[in-house]
Amino acid sequence: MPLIEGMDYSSIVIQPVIGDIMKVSWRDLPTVLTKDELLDKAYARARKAADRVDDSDRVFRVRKQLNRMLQTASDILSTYLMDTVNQWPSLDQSPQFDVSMIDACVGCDDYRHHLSMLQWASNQITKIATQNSKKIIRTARIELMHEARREAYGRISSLVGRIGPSLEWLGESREILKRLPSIDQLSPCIVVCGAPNVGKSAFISALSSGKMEVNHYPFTTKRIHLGHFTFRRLQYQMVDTPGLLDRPMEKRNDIEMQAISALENLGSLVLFLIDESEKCGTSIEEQHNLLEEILELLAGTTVMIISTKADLHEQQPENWELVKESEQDYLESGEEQYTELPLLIDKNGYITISALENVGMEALKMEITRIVKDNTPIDPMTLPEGWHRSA
Ligand SMILES: Nc1nc2c(ncn2[C@@H]2O[C@H](COP(=O)(O)OP(=O)(O)OP(=O)(O)O)[C@@H](O)[C@H]2O)c(=O)[nH]1
Ligand SMILES: [Mg+2]
Repeated sequence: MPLIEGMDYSSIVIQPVIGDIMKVSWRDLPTVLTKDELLDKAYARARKAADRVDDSDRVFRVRKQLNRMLQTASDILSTYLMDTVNQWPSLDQSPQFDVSMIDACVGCDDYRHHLSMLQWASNQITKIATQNSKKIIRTARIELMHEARREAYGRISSLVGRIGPSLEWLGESREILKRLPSIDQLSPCIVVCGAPNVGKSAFISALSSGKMEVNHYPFTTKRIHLGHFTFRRLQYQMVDTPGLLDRPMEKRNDIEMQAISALENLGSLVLFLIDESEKCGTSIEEQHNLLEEILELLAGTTVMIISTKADLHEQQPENWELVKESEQDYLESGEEQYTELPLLIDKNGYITISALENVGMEALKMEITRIVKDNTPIDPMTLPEGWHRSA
């Protein structure tokens, strides 16, 4: 297998994929209301609900109205708070990648704390409403009914005031988290890394069948690309790592290290792209140093080295024409006909590709799927959904 020479593959660790892990779509999390917005919404609805109540007996009418008011306000508030808690991915059930990303971007402890504040407030609000509702029911004096309603509103408002900072924190965190790539834990994921400008994004774009998703890691201004391709009905994802796995270790901060460890938990395979033409602006030597560091960093994952921009190489790869023709035939006759394509190999023995001229790409795609398949657990119980293994 054309992987890295001298690497000990017996130590490769493949993360089992658990069947019921859900895909978290950060982008679908609804906006989080501020404390004032939330109270305004609840009290306005409560007022309307109270207006709809009618009874010819004044005492009955006021009692019903105030009770309806209190119940409506409490329902709206506690439902909203619990819905928020439930909509936000639970850390215990989230895939490791998401947990590491949450930790890197906003902090898991804060995440837990603020969500539990909402849960607590929701319970308290229900309690206050029940207590004061009883007071309203038990008295026949209208002024005491009003007092019980006012007291409940006062306590509820101050509770919501107390969770104001949590609501704000969640609102801000949502803005941060929604910029993260939404990675489907059930499909294999190929992590693409290498020095800046080596052609990571061009590679993903050329291999992707659909539109690429463009996102950011919150700590870098660089755009990350998430692409997909389908091979024999199975979907593969590719994610690039700008600003993350592209410079020497000592320049990385804690947040970046955590994001890297998240990548480690994510990748079925890591592709390290090298630009031998050095057009990227990083010397071959420096690119090799980076590779050494990445091998150390991602010691448990299979790393495959790919030389990019084959069209710029001084010496055209010997089998350029053969690969080009084979790939054309393959694309015309349909993938089912082929089980193998020749990989484009450069003068230094690296697998190479040209994203620009689209040569070597189909062959590499096939090779990637083969390696990912080899790395997948054999136990059918641990196979991700969509994976089938013939007996
Ligand atoms: N000739 C040629 N140029 C390429 C090829 N692939 C990428 N490039 C060029 O190389 C430059 C960098 O490509 P990108 O895909 O943006 O590189 P990157 O690694 O994503 O860069 P960063 O995200 O900034 O780290 C662009 O000008 C591309 O057009 C290729 O196969 N052949
Ligand atoms: Mg890029």
